[in-house]
Amino acid sequence: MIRHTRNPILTRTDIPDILPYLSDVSSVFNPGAIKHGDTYRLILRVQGRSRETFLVMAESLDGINFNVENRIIQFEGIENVKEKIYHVYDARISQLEGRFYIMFAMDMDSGCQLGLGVTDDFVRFTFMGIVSNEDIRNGVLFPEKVNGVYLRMDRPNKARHSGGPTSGSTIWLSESSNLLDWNPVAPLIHGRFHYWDEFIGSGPPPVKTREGWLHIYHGVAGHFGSSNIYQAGVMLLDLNNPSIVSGRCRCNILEPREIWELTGQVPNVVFPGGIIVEETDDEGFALPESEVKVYYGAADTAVGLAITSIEELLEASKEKSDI
Ligand code: BMA
Repeated sequence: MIRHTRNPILTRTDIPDILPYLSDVSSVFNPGAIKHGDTYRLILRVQGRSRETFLVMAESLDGINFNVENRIIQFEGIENVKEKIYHVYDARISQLEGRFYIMFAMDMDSGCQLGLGVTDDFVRFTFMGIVSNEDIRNGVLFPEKVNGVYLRMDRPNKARHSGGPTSGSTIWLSESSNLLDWNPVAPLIHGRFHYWDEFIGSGPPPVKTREGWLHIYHGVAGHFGSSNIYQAGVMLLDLNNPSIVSGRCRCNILEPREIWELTGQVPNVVFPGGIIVEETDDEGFALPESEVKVYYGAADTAVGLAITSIEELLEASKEKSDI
């Protein structure tokens, strides 16, 4: 992937004060992304000086220069959750059956859960519920039902890298008939110990191509002792049976290299959460030559944009991998 020359496309100075919670914020990172009509939208993770994180929306007409809204996204109904929610973060946006669904992480005393929200207009956001019953993160909805059921990928937090937060080394496929109650279907990929993706988690929602569901994920190398290195990779799932993994890159496709990826609140992190495919055919399949914009968090401090194409991602997903 090629970094856009305008990077980092968003930093803390782009975030307006939103009193009383956000003033002279610490960081902005890990965006979800969607394009609707001509408008690109990001849902940003903004961290205030209290170290709480909030979701804030940004809009753009070119996908590069974003205006950040001066309000925190409030999901109507989230106040009915009995337990205290400390942070909401890492939103992934999927357009599904004409509505926009936002799946995000919620840090609570019971651990990290997944919340689901929905909006039709990006003005009013409704909380649908907590859609997990174990410590879990990185939930991403497929943009359509497959074989009559809703699907998502998620990553149970069953491992911990030394000195780090709870993490996991298996991405699962889960299914649901109503978007609220989810059951695991099959493990998709496991972390590859000793290599770049020892701990893993889903990135942006999967993209429908004629060759299968193309999916960018993040991998963490934890074996360097001093620091966990977050990178991005790509895999391919069978179109009609996404529990079959038909390809997976051997090498990462993006790793921390720029100073704003190498240093910051959490050093050595690129964390993709948003993908925009510019061209699709009449049946919604991404065109091979289509430009792809990938939005990612950098060092838990800023937002980066990398450019690639569907065919380059497909090629990487088919890399011979004997590791
Ligand atoms: C992960 C998540 C991400 C974060 C990353 C690096 O476990 O918490 O939100 O960007 O760690 O700190």
